Amino acid sequence: MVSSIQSSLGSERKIITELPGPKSRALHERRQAVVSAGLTNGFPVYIQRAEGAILEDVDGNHILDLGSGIAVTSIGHAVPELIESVSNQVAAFTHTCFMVTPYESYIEVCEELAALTPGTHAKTTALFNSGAEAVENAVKVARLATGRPAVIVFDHAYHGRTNLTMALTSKNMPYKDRFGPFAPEVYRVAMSYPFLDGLSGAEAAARAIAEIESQVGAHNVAALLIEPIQGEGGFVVPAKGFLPALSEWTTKNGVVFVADEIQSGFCRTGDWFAVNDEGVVPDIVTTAKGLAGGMPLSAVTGRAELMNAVHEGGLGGTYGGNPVAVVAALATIKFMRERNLAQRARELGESMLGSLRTLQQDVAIIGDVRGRGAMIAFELVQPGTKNPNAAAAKSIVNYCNQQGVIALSCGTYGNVIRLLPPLVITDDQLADGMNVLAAAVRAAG
Ligand code: PLZ
Repeated sequence: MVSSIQSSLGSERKIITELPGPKSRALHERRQAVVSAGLTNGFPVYIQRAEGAILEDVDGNHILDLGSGIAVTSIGHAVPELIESVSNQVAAFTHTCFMVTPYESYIEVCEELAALTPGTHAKTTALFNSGAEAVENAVKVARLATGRPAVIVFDHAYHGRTNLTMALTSKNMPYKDRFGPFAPEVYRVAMSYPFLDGLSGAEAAARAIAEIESQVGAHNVAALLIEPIQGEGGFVVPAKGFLPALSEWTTKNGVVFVADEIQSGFCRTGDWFAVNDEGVVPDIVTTAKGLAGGMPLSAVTGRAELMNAVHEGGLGGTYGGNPVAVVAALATIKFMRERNLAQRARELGESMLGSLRTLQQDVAIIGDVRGRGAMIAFELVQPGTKNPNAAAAKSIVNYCNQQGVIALSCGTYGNVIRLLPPLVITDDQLADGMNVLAAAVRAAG
């Protein structure tokens, strides 16, 4: 149990203006002239400070965070240990470029990743800045190590917005539309989506494998890339047995199994990684987001023989494994271990699943409640069907925002509400957020 947050912001949601308030509205007006219109406009309250699960906006409102900046600030905002590490590092040195003159903290993060990711085999890591960059590099390594071109991805997958990762991502709008042409040798197969397909894990895996073997050919496949629980695509949790069956097939066929744990990793699902749930040992794991408590850092961690197959100079980038970001990761991992945030994620999950399942019995628009640990979602449907109800999702997000609660939607059809609270959220804060959410759902349906 995480004790309540000692902070000058207090631990309660507090709304003192309409939302967004006048200062936020003025900033939003100013933004129009200089910020690209291509960026998503989520909830335009402009933030000036944050602690734990509370964000303070420029009008003095205290907003409850159930999104963690899309699964990033899992340890909460303004963690003293992280502030201290980062501040000391900024004073010591902010950058040398690891490829030019290295430093110890980079090695320490790679040691942590080797120890924490599944499997006892020798592993090496390369550090980057964003999730998309990690995924791109995992594909580079898999192609080089296997000498094969093809990459297998899944329906509803999200892997990023760069050219290769747009190709790997499933959903067209808003991620891909008119941004092509896309990278070749990417093949998409059916995901296990128990709510919609009703298949067992074994059946769904057999379907995916048949597609790969007939349409691509196993011997052409460098990597099979999968989010063990899908993020942007709708928090789709594959049926039990799906991931183990795919993992077994990749091993048999010399294909690199890449688990994209960028959203699901680092205690989010109640364990260090989502694949741990079924004992799956990936050949390569990509991580980012929760890894560094809000500093930009990503990693590709894999079997040493794959990662080290790359010629010297084949991997890199100016900022990858930046000194400030790596000490943030070390502080984050230490905090997660000391506070046992994996256990806390499981408690939060039980509580959220409980309230949502109770709510589901009362309303006709919740078709499915799913997730693991503190990665929980519900899928909104037209009553009596499994047809997507994106309008309800939109209305729920808006209602929550009006009440000062950050809730995020996701899903290929935009009809899933996902909950990604900071793992340090208190029981009272979570109860408050769930009450607002329940009222929002009732108002929508
Ligand atoms: N892989 C599984 O969830 C990022 C995207 C938000 P970057 N998800 C949030 C948006 O609309 O851009 C993500 C992910 C998984 C890769 C990525 C990409 O990580 O750090 O955003 O590049």
